[in-house]
Amino acid sequence: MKIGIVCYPTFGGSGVLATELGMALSEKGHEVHFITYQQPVRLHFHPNVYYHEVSVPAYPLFDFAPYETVLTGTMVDVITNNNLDILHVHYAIPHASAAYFAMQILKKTGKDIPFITTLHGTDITLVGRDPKYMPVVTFSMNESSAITAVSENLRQETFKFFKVEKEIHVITNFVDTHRFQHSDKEHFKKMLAPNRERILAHVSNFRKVKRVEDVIRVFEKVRKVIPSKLLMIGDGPERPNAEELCRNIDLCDDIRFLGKQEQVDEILSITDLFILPSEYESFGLAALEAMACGVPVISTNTGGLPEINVPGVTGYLSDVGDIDSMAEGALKILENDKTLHQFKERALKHTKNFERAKIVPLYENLYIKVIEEYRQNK
Ligand code: GMT
Repeated sequence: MKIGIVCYPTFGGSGVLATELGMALSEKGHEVHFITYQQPVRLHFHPNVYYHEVSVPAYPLFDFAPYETVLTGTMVDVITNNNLDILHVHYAIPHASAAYFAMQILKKTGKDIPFITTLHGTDITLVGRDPKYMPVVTFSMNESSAITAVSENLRQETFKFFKVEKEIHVITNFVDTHRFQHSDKEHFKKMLAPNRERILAHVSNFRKVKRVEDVIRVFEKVRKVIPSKLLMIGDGPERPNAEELCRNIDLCDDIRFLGKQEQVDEILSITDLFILPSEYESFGLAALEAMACGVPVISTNTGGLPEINVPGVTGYLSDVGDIDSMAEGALKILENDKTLHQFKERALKHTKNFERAKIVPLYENLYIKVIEEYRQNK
């Protein structure tokens, strides 16, 4: 198949998943065309992969450059000139409405193709629910040839808040277990934790919804009982507040802010416990990637997190903001090597349910079905 993929090219989970999907499809022999405003962070060269930049020309009249218009124009161009079979947009805003508009244009030349919208999270739960976005998101979801959601929880949230008139297929996120696996990085561990302290880690884009200060508060409690270090990976608007909190509680020597990192798997390989205290998480791809490296997870029990983190097996779940409960769970996991080892093994085993090789065919089958139906009805 010739497949177009539209996504945010940044470190966010939706862009990561879309890029991993495109790479997996290309390795299976499909021709994959990425349409994004910059090269997606995880995109590597493959002969079957094409990258088309959405480049918005500057013009003095514009306070806000019309990105969606240029995105639509680029979709029309790429679909027409590469004879794509299907377009798959990740994150509804503004990708689904741009896709709808592109298809209306393409209908005039008979070159229109089906498009699939994958809902990732805040496009539904936070941003999409804003009345200024809602009518457009609802309309463009309903005009999609198929809708998918990355967890059962997100599917239910979508039906609860939007008038969706068609099925939403749950295709969970996946992890590339060849890349995300434990590797021997003992030399890093010795440098970061010279006295064999436990290593805790958090990965996110440091937005409010991630509650990064809770990570530090949990760590503060754990460190009082068990010598430990904390690695904060990623960057975003809440990082300055988090750094200030570390200074205020005098923990700068034990907490390292590493910023955005491409080789997260290497850092996860030296990690003993992953903390994800989000207000909401439709899925929690970062937690799954940690588990694939054999790292147990302390997370909140919101959204799709209970679908991946099994309490007492792969980690523990707590209510949002319940620092005491999260610290208690962390201590239970970290208290001795035997228990920690068991949690690590089980976390790793659980990720087999979310392996790339299991999930990617679900997208391929959906593409085939949707293309067939679209061509029949044309
Ligand atoms: O950061 C992003 O790219 C999107 C982000 C969001 O804001 O919606 O992440 C969502 O998509 C990821 C991939 O499907 C999920 O793993 C995250 O749980 C989800 N984030 C939230 O729901 C807050």
